[in-house]
Amino acid sequence: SADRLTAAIGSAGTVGRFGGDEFVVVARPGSLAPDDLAERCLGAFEAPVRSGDRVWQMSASVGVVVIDDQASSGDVLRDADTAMYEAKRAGRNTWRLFDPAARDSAVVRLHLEQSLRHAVSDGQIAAWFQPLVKASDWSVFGIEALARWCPTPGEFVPPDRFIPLAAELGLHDALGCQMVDFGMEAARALTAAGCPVSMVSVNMSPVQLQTEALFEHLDALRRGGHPVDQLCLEMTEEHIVDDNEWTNAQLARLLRAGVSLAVDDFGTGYSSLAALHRLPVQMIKIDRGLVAQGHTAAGRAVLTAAVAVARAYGLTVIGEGVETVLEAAVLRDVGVDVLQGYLFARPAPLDDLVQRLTSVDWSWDVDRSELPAPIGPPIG
Ligand code: G
Ligand code: MN
Repeated sequence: SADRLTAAIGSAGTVGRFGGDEFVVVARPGSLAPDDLAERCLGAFEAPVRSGDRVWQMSASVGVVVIDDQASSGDVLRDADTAMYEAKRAGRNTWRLFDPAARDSAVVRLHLEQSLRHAVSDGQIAAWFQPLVKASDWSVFGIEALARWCPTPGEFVPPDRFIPLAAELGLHDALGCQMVDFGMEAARALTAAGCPVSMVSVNMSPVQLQTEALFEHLDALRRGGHPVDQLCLEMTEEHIVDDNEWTNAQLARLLRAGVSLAVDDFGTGYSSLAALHRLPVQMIKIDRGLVAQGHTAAGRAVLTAAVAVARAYGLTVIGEGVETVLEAAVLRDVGVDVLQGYLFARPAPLDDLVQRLTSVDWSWDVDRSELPAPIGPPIG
């Protein structure tokens, strides 16, 4: 590869090997424009490689940095690396020019990536738990485990920031299995404390369907006598509505492993009511956005329709992000089965959850007399 690069660059610069499959090309000032240089580098890998009777096609990703007089070699290599990863992300066989304006965010990101790798491998991502209650009487129904990451005391990285990053970095298998373990641990703790729950929800990334890690983990748990059947794996609707045969087959395997499945954040994507019947799930979780509209006639009609369709297919309906007594009442009235939200409890560490759910005089910090009488019968 070095020979090919050297031939492609000619007298315009010098080629050095930097790592296993990484090369550095230093161009002479004024010799080639950055785009010309990058295209020549990519072109060097176009011709297939023959080895015996086998033919290999190579591809490359190129990061280009334009250097000024003050640049230190360490900075330049780091910036080239950043641009190269941008190129990789954009798809193979392409190049990217390093953008100095993006340097700071790239450094922040690199730092975040490194600490996330460590956090997952060292088990520093914690699970917090939020209870789910029955809509009829607010008695405890289940819990949801939520990943929480505090890299240093007082520092909090929101899950919508690090979960996608974990998937991108290939950490989702490890993280997903850890969260399942946390969920099982919480179920055990609650049972031991005299407050058993019917369901333990854990969020799942669709990329976890692509490997065997989760399947093997669930099998091992079941063989170890853990109540895998209490587990509910939640997935956002965007990932399962496309009726992909392979996805459906993998979901069916999960069901055979004994867990139940839920559509998370229903109402944020396509919210296809028509698709509900063919999703291999037992539950839908109605997103906070729809819940918050429940006080309007239109919002209530949407909720009613969703419940009616879900009911027709035998699905349990959960309302998420319930923050007010009025929302809780509307959801109950339209026939939602289970509620979850700040009204009842914010996510909290396991000890706090156990304490809260088992304390003799527990209350949800709300006056239940505030709960309005049903606002007319459910529509339909
Ligand atoms: O994607 P999923 O629905 O699993 O996300 C749950 C997230 O919603 C958690 O991060 C949790 O902290 C947050 N959450 C839980 N209850 C409420 C609520 O009542 N209001 C709002 N705004 N967020 C909530
Ligand atoms: Mn969820």
